[in-house]
Amino acid sequence: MKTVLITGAAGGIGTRLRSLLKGVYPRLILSDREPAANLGADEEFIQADLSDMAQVTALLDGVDGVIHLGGRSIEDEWEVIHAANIVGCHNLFEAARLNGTKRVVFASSNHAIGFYPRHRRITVDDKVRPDSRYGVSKAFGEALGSFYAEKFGLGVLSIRIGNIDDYPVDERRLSIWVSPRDLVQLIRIGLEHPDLRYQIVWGASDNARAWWDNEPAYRLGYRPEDRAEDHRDRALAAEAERTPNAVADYFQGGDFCAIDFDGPHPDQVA
Ligand code: 15L
Repeated sequence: MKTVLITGAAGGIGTRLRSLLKGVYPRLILSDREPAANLGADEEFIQADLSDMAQVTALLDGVDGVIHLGGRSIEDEWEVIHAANIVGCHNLFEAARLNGTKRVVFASSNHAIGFYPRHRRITVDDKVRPDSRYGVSKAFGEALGSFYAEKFGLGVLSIRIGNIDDYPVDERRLSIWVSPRDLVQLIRIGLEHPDLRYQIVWGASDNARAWWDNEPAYRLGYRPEDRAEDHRDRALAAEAERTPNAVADYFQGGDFCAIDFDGPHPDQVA
């Protein structure tokens, strides 16, 4: 990997990754629809709108690997999700194909499976159960990645990110937290592992309360350095301040499940 591009580089995850990936690859291009704050003199930034195919094709010129964080990162109206996460994601993969890009690391999300109850331990082979339009778009991105890998030979890693932060901020996050450096380790596997075609992994640290079996990540060499339980007291203290919500607290996707929820009582959901 000589030239690596980060889309969504001005967002929350992108801003963290920028500093952690500095110097890892000979050329790191940052891109976003919005200008990136606090750009260093040594950072290269190209502004581009992922929903515009011409801009995305130009952006990927000469790029070997992409860390695709761009798009809407929370629930929104369908029109917003469609432009950013459906059209934008398709443009990204298609531009990667046209430019001979070798690898795409796709930032998927736990919200692709958010409607599994918390008492279920799941693997990446369990079917998707999106909890939001946003989650549906992440399931779409995973499917698109699989298609481009199998049809065109792109190497693709979809990382179903739990929650990235300096520490887990509540009880739910004790199960799904990923530290920035553990996420970087997964991303580097996606860009550098010699045998990758298509794989989904969980973007989670070494969490004793995990709901997810991350065997595929371990098989690719992932060895998380951080453990959510080391921050348990702080997370549980924050949890005590939360207002309980029967729907959010039952499902893995938390608050995203409760938005507009009009289904059966969670206890009646298998
Ligand atoms: C996500 O996918 C979101 O981008 C982030 O804002 C958090 O809500 C996270 O999931 C989470 O589930 O905690």
